[in-house]
Amino acid sequence: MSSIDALESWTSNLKLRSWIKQKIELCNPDKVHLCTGSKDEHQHLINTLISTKTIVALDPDLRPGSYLARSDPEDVARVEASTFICSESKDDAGPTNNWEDPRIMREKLSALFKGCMKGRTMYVIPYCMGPLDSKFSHIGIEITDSPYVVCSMRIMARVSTKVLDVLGDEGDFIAGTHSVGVPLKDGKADVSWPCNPKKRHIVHFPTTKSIWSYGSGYGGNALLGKKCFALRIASVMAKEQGWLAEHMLILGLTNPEGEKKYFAAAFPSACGKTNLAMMNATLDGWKVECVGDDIAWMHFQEDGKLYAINPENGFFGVAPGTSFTSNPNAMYSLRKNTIFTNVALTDDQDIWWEGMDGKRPDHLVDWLSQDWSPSLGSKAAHSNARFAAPANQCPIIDPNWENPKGVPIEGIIFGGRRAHNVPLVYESLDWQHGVFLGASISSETTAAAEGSVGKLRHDPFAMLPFCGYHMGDYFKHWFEIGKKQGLSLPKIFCVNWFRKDCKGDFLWPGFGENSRVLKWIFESVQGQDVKEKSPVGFIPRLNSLDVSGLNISEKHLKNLFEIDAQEWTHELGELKNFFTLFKDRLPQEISQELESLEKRLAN
Ligand code: OXD
Ligand code: MN
Repeated sequence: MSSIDALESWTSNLKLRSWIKQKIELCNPDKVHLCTGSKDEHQHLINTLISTKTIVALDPDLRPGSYLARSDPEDVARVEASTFICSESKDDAGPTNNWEDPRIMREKLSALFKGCMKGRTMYVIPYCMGPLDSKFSHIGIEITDSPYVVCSMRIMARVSTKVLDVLGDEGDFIAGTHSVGVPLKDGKADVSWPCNPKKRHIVHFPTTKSIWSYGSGYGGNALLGKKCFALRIASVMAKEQGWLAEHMLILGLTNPEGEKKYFAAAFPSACGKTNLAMMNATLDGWKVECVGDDIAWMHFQEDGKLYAINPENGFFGVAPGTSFTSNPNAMYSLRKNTIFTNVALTDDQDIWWEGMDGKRPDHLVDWLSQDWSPSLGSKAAHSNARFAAPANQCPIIDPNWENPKGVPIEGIIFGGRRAHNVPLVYESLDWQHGVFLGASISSETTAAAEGSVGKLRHDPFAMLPFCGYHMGDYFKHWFEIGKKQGLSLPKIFCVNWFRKDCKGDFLWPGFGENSRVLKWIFESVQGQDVKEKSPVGFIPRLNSLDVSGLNISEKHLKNLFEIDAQEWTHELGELKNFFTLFKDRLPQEISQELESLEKRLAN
């Protein structure tokens, strides 16, 4: 059967057929593989990846169906400096995104992608973000020359020919074109992790809702359903269509009486979002269940309530620091069918990383494929090493995680990694103030993105690297929601697990003990009398935060909620300065909130 015949029996969608033909012409692959998402296909691609030494199989008894990939040392994280939002006008991308004129960018991309798949196979992946039977889900097609991407996408998104059935003759899709950017000319030998770091481009066209990614095979740069589609492009769709596409986990919380509420929470990258999403509550009778750990698509429905779906199908978590102590449910989720990237390999063909439980092994093969022993003093796993594990393997996956309607969100939580100033938990005074709090998130940086670690950076709504349009307009979109009639707006909270004392020690134990904070939030949402006003928002009333059985001194507790007017005045100045970035597209509500905060601090 010719490849054209194959294409015609694979999809009846004319737009899709013609798009694939254009891409074949442009990229000039040696072969085309139209993916089905089947098990056999997966195994075939895994075998290919083993033969190219991109992955190694882990011991099937210890870690069934699981593999370790090692990337090129120059391709280890998201690359914000090479990420572009190519809206028609520069103004529409805003000051927090890189922009290029779409016409110029298209020319650049045409040159980059011309013949880029020579000597390689082009894979065409049909995938759905969200449950296939949900009216809130959206279909994407990714073209890639990386079989590692195909295998990872099969975990992270719903990849199957059923997607093509849903797409039908006329359906629309988000088109994503990805290449590692290393054509194999004249039989040139391949390397285990082809990439082209000097020419990396991760490009989004919000007008045509299309994505082009060149030169990186890593994570969100290459698995286009995640950050590129479900956040950058989806945020534009959400703005146009009146919904919310957010960098938020979704969790269900049940109290000892069996009452359940769902919450969505936004934290900048690597602030313990996955840990919170699948936490084991330490408080007796309280239970957390996980709907998603990274992205929420939320719509107000007929009853006026906000419902969220998790568009993803898996967890792409940061491995170092994940352990049975910090996150047992993540550890159980990755017991099988998991692709690890840039973690270390043990002598019995299992995986290891810094922060894992138990004794540190005396010998490992590190993420750079070198023999490693503790005396080297280097890290055996890269600090942004990842696991891609199917969400349904999480022992506390929520029974409603694939509910096509979504789950009703009653509270939204913002957080960051802040050593000083920011209280353990506080609640916004109202929706407008809550949106201001989301816009004011800042956090000390980690290794999830390139750049220096430990510096404070503003990350509004944890969307700084992921908002596909002008961030000032994004704030406005959130403010406008609060003005609509007939909506039951969720309450908005801020948390900070990371406050330190003057010696530099954490004031709060974190992890499962964060259930105490969730309990307080739950009770506030129930309307219980648990809060009192402070200049920055509502904080827990004396004794309303349950610290029973926790060895925490009164002094510690006081420090956790201390609001130092002088420090906050400094913080306010910092915020004012940050918001000037948005010039005339800063919504007036932000200025009002800055003024109100100033007044409250002065009183
Ligand atoms: C992620 C991130 O990988 O936010 O989820 O960086
Ligand atoms: Mn994330």
